[in-house]
Amino acid sequence: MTAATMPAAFRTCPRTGLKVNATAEALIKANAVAATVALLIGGIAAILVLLTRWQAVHLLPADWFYRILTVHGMSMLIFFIIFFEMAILYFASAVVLNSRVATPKLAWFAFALMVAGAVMTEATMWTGHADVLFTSYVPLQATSWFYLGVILFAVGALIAVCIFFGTLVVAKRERTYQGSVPLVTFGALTAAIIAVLTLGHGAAIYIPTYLWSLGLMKVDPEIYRMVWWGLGHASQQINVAAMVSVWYLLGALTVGSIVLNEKVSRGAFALYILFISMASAHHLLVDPGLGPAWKVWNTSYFMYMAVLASMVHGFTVPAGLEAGQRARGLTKGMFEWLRKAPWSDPGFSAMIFSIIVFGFVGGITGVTFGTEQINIIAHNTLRIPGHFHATVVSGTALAFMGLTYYVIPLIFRRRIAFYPLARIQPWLFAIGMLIFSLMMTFAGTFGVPRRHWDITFSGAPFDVQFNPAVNLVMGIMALGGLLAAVGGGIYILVTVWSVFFGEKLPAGAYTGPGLPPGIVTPPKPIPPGEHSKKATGTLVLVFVFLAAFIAYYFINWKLLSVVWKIG
Ligand code: HEM
Ligand SMILES: [Cu+2]
Repeated sequence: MTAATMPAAFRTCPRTGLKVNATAEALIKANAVAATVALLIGGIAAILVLLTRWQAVHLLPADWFYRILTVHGMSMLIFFIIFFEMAILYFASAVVLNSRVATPKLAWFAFALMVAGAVMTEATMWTGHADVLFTSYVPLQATSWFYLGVILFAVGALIAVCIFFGTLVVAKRERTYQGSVPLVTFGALTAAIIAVLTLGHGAAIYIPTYLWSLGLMKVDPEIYRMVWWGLGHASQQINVAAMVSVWYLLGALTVGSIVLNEKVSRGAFALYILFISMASAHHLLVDPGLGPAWKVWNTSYFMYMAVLASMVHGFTVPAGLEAGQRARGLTKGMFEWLRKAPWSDPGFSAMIFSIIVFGFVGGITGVTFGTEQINIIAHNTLRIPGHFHATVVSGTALAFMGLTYYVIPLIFRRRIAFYPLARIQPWLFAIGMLIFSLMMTFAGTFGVPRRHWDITFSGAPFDVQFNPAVNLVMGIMALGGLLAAVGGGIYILVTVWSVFFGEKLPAGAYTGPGLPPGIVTPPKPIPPGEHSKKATGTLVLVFVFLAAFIAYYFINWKLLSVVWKIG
């Protein structure tokens, strides 16, 4: 018997009935731990950057501000998010499909590469050899070890993505599941396909840039920006696809939500794959090297097909929650299903806040700023980090946090430590992030630049005056950010403590304290004969959303017309 055909070790999960492969479980744990370490580093950096941008404190000197801002962006958006996504890929393939991992040894090799790459990159940043910010725009140059670290990390991630595909094939061939793959796996498959495209762009830009840092070739700054955003933007779509998959999963685990229409949900995932790469152009809207025809074409028409996909999920996920709740008897009025939802289940609250802030703040600002004409008044202002702290932080990171409260008991098989703190954690993080991103967006509307060490421009040969309200807005922004940081800190405390010192769950039993209600009292099966798929409450929320969208879009055209002095 060769290693490949040797029977793999499995256990059966008493809560979900899934057959959990031991290697998959270990890989999920390793990636989750690495993600949490990255989150801790990125979180410390976040506080330092925040306290510098808050002009009243202005903590760091200029060089350290840009250094720590680089650390923050890389640790959060690359290392934390991608390690976590690797864990999700192993879960959505091997665990959800009751399968073994296609190539366990290679999977560990991929993980080791990712760790090596991350450590190398962190070392160059902390020692001041890579003060190039997250985007590392050429001609800003870092030490070649920085680019090499990123490349190693990306190669490791690419291998893990290929193993995900391999595991899907193994599961199909060994018939470990019936019918078509569940929606969670389908969403993860979408994320994985986009990841291949994204990492292709990554190779196309980081390898030349690595050679450039060694003095072996030239890299044109405009070409760099165009190809880099093929990576930078598309990777956000991985995050969105992963986040939406987590929404579907948490919806099912917490309240037993219904998938209203499989075809529609799967179709929406497919739209992401087809139309996402052109949206990268919205990062180049003020670049002088590209013509208006190219910009208008690439940021309209089909770009909105990807937006459409998010709006479809933004409807089907809450509508599925509503239908599930109604089918179990919560039918009174428009919103009983929402009022009587398990708001103290951290998996539920994280999911619902993720949906709301991602959609209302992240989605609306994103489409507005991505409009060719409006972009000129938003570009490089604090509105941009305001936008993406609503999407990738309040959306993706928060959804991942919610998922963790189910991963700890189901995969790590431990009780959640400090459970009362865990229950309020998503609330603190979501409310803090909401204030933080709204205030950032607001400050940006007054023209406050992003990535800027000192907005008083002290010692500059010219004088820049902002509206006096800016000080207040930045102060509230900082308090919101600190509140979110408290939420983030609690998340790290709870997860690290539970995983390393937490009480082990006895085999087979999921009762007692320190467990979310979705695990102790799983959603009741839907009574037979119940076919109603009513979602009137969600429909009302959709119209509120559309009204907010129209209002914000309109206001921004108004603001633009004031700038142009034609209004
Ligand atoms: C409590 C949590 C967080 C706080 C308080 C925070 C705060 C900040 C601040 C103050 C900035 C600087 C904005 C500027 O000066 O332009 C920033 C930038 C950034 N943040 Fe966060 N952040 C948090 C969490 C996250 C997370 C979880 C992610 C990613 C998943 C993230 C990704 C980024 C990125 C990519 C940048 C831009 C870096 C650059 O411009 O090079 N942040 N954040
Ligand atoms: Cu983008």
